[in-house]
Amino acid sequence: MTQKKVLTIAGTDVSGGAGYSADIKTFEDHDLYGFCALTTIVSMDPSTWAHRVHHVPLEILDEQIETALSLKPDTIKTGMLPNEEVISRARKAIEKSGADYFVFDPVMVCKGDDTVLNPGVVDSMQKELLPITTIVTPNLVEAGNLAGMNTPKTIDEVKEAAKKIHEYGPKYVVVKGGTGLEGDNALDIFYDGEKFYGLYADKLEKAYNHGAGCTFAAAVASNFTNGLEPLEAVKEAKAFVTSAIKHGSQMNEHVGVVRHNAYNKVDKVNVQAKEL
Ligand code: PXL
Repeated sequence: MTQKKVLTIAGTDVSGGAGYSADIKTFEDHDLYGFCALTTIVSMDPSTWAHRVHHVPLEILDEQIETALSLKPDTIKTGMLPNEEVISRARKAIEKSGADYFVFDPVMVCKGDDTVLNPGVVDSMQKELLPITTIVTPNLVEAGNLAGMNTPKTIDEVKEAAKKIHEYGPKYVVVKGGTGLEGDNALDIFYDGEKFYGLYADKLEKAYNHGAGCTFAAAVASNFTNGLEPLEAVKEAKAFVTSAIKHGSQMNEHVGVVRHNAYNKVDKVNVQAKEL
């Protein structure tokens, strides 16, 4: 196979914006071959949009991982990992795989449903996954949880959280501040263990952004797999997801989803990277 291969260990989101479908669409758009070991099935109550999360039985997850590893992924990305058992299976799979990169998207909350999935998973994410991570991609809430702090609200607090997360062992940390930090820009912060860089895009007024977090992490995974340098990989991933948000569409009264292929099919937005 001439294309490189990326395995995502993630859940489905029936709306198609987030979860493994976001990953596969994003890998495809980066000319990579994507495949999935499914952890959870998520559906939404059409009247309240409350997320209903069903776990795939562990023996079925084990079977999928066995198959997936026989396909020899170059990179592994994780999405929704609902409990300690699934996290430890993901760890074993990553260690066994010989993959070049592990991109850890520590999914704890879904947009449109603020309940933290399972606070009990933070400890095993810190101890089992962060030490073997190439790059971890938390949003502000997830960064606070992984760092053992309150949700960071300022650039200095994000830097503090990134440093604390880095101490658990990942090579790189990128915190998705998005529109949640001060200033006129949608700002994400990248930390390579020595220096901090701000990734700046315009704040978008009409943000159809369901799936943005998964899409960003999948684009980071794609860019590492395609050999980009780490800072370039996160900068390009932010441009990819910002285009996807800009050209997203409203699906029903509850949800608007990103357009995963907008960067290559519609327009390439501009992102600036500056040392902070
Ligand atoms: O956006 C986080 C997320 C990840 N994975 C799955 C989801 C969601 C949010 O809905 O359903 C499967």
